[in-house]
Amino acid sequence: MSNVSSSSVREVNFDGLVGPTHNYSGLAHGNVASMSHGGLVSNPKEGALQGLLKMKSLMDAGYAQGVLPPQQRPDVGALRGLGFSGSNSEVLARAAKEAPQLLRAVCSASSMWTANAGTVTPSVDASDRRVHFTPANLQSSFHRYLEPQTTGRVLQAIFHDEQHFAHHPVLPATPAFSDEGAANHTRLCGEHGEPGVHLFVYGRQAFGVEREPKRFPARQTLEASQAVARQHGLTEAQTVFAQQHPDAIDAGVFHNDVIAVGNGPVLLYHEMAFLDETRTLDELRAKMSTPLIPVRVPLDAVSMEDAVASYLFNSQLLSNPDGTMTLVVPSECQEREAVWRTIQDFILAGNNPVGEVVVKDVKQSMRNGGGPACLRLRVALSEAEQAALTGRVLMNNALYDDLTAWVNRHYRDRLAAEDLADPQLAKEVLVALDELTHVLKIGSVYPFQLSQ
Ligand code: SUG
Repeated sequence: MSNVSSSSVREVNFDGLVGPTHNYSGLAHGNVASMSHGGLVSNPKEGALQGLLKMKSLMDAGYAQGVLPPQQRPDVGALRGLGFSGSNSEVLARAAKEAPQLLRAVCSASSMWTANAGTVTPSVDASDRRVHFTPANLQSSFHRYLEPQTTGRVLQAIFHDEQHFAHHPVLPATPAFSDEGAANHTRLCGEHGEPGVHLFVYGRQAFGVEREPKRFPARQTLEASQAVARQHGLTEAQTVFAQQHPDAIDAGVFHNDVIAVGNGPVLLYHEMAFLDETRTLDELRAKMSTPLIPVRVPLDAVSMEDAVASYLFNSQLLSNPDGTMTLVVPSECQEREAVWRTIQDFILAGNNPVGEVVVKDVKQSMRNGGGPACLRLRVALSEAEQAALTGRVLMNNALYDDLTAWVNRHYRDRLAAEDLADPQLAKEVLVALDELTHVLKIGSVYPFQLSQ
């Protein structure tokens, strides 16, 4: 059992590396950016370099930064499971001809959005004092349903030491337990090493009768959130379950992290985030051992359209040693006057710890609906837990240089729909990923490495 002193705990943001097949396929129903950019030509190299620069600049600013690898795509094994046969090239060619939508799905680099990789409970909140992980089943879309197995292997490879880390099975991949991971989970606390209260936000109840969205699907169920909380041993006193506002989902808010972000005692949220805002806040206040600091953005300051287009709430809210916080926003926030004004006049000028805004360009990811907060999985770790990590996954200058060189060596700068069936692309990816597991020193995690 680890011996955690609250001051030695830091939040490490593990960003997903943008994979070599990053493309725009319009795969995510209810995700306005994905729906409107489907068919665009992507630039995987630029996407990966934008992601790496975000990691590097946050590391340079003193934040603890980690990295998670992309997945093996195209997932030819998934196509074989759907009845395509022959050599890899034949499988890809047949899928391109007979089911292009399936080919696009198995090529998605969606694992970059590690906020959906799983749900994490820090050791300070767990009765066995270990960090707990559950990979998300992502069953609500086929392209994302392909992620959890490799995600589980990657998490188990990195957080390998059983003395410090506990891994739980993916929830049953069926609509009743639809789980999208940390994107719908916010831990509120004092300092990161102090006990926290876990806010689980769900879009629908599988076995209940609450109001549901009409236009777009609700991806997270109450039953899934409750199961994850149970797996991690969280008690009623440590958890709050709140329904996301169905009208927000219908406006394109497919995860709670598109409309709210919390850090420490601060909850920055839009008026339309929760169906029952008063009850949600009251319950948090009743359970938290430190005063909640709500920062509520009203609808008349930021419209739903502005919130969804700018991804203001998909910002990272990061703690600084002096007690202030920094808001890391996507550059799209600068392009919407009402949003930029709200950041300056309302959030920064308000009576709360948020004292600085930092702008990041992650446009390649944003066009698929992935902002700065989607790209990272937060894992609060003590010094001992950090020391127990396996592999070379904590960002430093040498790792940044190695990963940048790796991207420049292997990535294409242009990927259109017709390129996805190119057998050469599939070969390039395997060479690149094999090399990456050596750069990161995480061992064999990919299907092609395990079947050898
Ligand atoms: O699941 N987009 C992802 C974006 C996930 C963002 N994550 C968080 N909000 N935490 C999704 O909708 C689009 C892929 C495409 O259309 O090619 C996509 O999967």
